[in-house]
Amino acid sequence: MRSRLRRALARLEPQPRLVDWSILAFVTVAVATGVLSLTLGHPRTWLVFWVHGVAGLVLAALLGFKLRRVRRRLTGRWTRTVALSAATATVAVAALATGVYWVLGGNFTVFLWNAMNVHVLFGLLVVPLALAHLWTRFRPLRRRDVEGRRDALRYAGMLVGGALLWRGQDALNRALDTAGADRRFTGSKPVEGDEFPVTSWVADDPEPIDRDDWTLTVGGRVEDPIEFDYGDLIPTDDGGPPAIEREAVLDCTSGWYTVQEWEGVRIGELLAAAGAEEDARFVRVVSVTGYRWSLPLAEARDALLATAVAGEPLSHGHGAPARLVAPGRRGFQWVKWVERIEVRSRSDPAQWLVTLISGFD
Ligand SMILES: Nc1nc2c(c(=O)[nH]1)N[C@H]1C(S)=C(S)[C@@H](COP(=O)(O)O)O[C@H]1N2
Ligand SMILES: [Mo]
Repeated sequence: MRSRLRRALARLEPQPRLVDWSILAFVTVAVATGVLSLTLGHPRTWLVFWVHGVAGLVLAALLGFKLRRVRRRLTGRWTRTVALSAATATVAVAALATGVYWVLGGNFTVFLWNAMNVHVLFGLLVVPLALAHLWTRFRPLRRRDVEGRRDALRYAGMLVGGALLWRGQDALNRALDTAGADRRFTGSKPVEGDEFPVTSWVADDPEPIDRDDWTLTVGGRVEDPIEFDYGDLIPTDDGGPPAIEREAVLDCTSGWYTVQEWEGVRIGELLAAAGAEEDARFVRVVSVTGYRWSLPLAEARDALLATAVAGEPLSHGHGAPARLVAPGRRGFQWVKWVERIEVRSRSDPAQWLVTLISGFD
């Protein structure tokens, strides 16, 4: 029985060098989709997350083949190359294990990180290690490493198997009602209760802002730059902007989400008052801390500058007096403690860096 299984497995296994090169290909796909996925929050981008999951599962199979083949080297002489290979394997296995564990509803905290953060960390760490490993053990792929039709079937089998497992995982989570059952397509899990975490995943930590001293500037490529007071944003009986209530999902890249009822003004309302110029393309939302994010004009018009959530004025932690609510975007793009809205003709690539280092002096 065992030997029959072994023979079946052996038939599935491609030639060693093809295994190695396809590991490189699947690592590339997994890392690329993983990094990209951190920036995506709209349901129409589900495919990226799906490819990430399936790539991870196929990678697990390929790594299984490879580790079985090379395991004896670990008991041989430990050269530097062997140590590097072992480190690469360990980190890759850790990235896969934390990913699977998260998907099945597991979580843990080490220091400031949860399982999702650790998964991302290991995933990123794989890149330099795999490159170094490739450097020390480079073996070109030869004609005879590839068995045409047979390999096509093997890889098709692995991909189909991976896709089925990924589908099955969904069913399993729901059947067992694990903490993985209510994951969004992004992998984020719901936070329990009305309270949701205050998250500044950078060193952004301003002093509380006095609503009476606070002003909001709308400027840049506009005809009339305007300053608003807090009171100007709050609807009253005798006018003020139309009050907007909008249910939106705040989905943080550290793996949680919450559905809340947000209140505030449509940014389009503020822009209309200032009058966007002909070449206006983007709207940059800037925090008192310098943290910022830009949205294309049409999307920005429809986004919310929120002053309240769940029927209460924003707390300091959640970005009082006002914060951006950008439905379909990830949490890190929902700028808190907004003090400036700038209409621009160009996008803002530097925002990527700024969100990471904002708050560090
Ligand atoms: N100015 C500023 N805005 C910010 C952040 C920050 O660090 N600084 N963190 C972002 C991140 S990573 C998330 S997930 C959300 C979290 O919002 P919350 O603290 O209200 O839950 O705010 C975003 N807005
Ligand atoms: Mo976040």
